[in-house]
Amino acid sequence: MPAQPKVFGIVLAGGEGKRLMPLTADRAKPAVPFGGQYRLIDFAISNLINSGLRQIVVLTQYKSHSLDRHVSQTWRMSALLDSYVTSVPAQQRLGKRWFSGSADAILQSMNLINDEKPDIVIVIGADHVYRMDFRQMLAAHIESGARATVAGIRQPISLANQFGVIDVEADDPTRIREFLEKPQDAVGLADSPGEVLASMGNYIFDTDALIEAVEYDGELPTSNHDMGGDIVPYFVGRGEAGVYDMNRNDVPGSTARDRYYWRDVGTIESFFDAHMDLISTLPIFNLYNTDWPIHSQTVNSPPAKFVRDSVGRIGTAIDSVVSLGSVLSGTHLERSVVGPWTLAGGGSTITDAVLFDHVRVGQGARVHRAILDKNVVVAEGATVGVDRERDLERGFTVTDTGITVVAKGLVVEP
Ligand code: ADQ
Repeated sequence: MPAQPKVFGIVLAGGEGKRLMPLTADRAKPAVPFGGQYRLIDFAISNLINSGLRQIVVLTQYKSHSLDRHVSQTWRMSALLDSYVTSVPAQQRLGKRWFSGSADAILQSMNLINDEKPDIVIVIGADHVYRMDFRQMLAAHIESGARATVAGIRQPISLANQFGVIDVEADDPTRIREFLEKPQDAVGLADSPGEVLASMGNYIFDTDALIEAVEYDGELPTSNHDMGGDIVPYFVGRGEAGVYDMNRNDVPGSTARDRYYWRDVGTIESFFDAHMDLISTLPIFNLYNTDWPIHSQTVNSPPAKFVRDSVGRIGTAIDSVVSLGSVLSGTHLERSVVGPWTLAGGGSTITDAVLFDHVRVGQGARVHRAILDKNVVVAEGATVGVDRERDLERGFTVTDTGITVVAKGLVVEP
């Protein structure tokens, strides 16, 4: 390995995100807005860029239009400096079929790796909220001599069936002894029985090892061609898989509270909760870390504005995030995240809510414990998120914990 290895980044962004419906009804999960002015994929790409990568491809497939547009508008870089973040749709290079799994997405994109000839390939998912310095993981990968390294983080054992679960060698905690993808009966860690070491879905490979594994896997008729389910076990079986514990990652500017923050926002509940993590006085996840910025599209819009309404009613805004272009007139806003270009009228109340962009909340309307997708209109005097049965009757999604989700463009009638 050269002293300064050439590193290529692949972001897997082809997942459907079924559990986030209706927010993924017509956009890919990595393109779902998050935190007012971000899209989910901005966290993954910011981490790679802040770690010094300059050649990054985003593999897309499902409902990729808004994702492609976001990547090309936000992450355009300089051809002159040979820096790029490019989204690459499924190209059917190996026959008339879409990607059958994340490993197949890489196999079908092998031309991108062959063109760049990197020493190392970093492969990461696109749907998590976190900060991570991949330079530190890369140093550990090279030092360990593993051909594949999986990033791991401790998670409650109750969530083990959603993750790849890592068991390390007794005499070497940087080597993987066993890897079980989404096990039903995981065993807790020896020093913490209530937790498992979960795969973060982020991997570092020596390039020849990755090529060898996905090509071998591509020939197996019974494989699901999945990075977690098939490729990681391939390396574990050969004794070539290392683990990088996220506990070792020290991202510049992190606070004690958010140093190990990592959220898979794959369900409406976790998506909602991760928003609430942004808004406390000392946020559980700090968006204001200028040493490790999370970049996003610059919204070309005026500042957010808070005014009385036309008859002089005064509003309040507390424990909330409000994005550019929004105007709140005489609105009471509390514990909420508001996206760009939202308008809320006098006497309206918005509490415990997540509003995407271009939402309109009419005078006297009430929004509580709800997620309102882009272009939703809450009519004057209407209520949403307060009466579960009424929300279900109107065709909105309501989760078991009572979060109402109103799909893009719908009108909430009084
Ligand atoms: P999952 O998230 O369930 O588990 P998957 O659905 O394959 O695995 O998604 C991983 C990433 O790949 C996502 O970013 C998704 O968008 C993308 N992806 C999925 N199918 C794709 C395809 N056909 N083409 C391109 N991209 C695709 C994974 C690992 C677990 C790990 C969790 C962590 O398998 O071991 O614990 O991530 O959340």
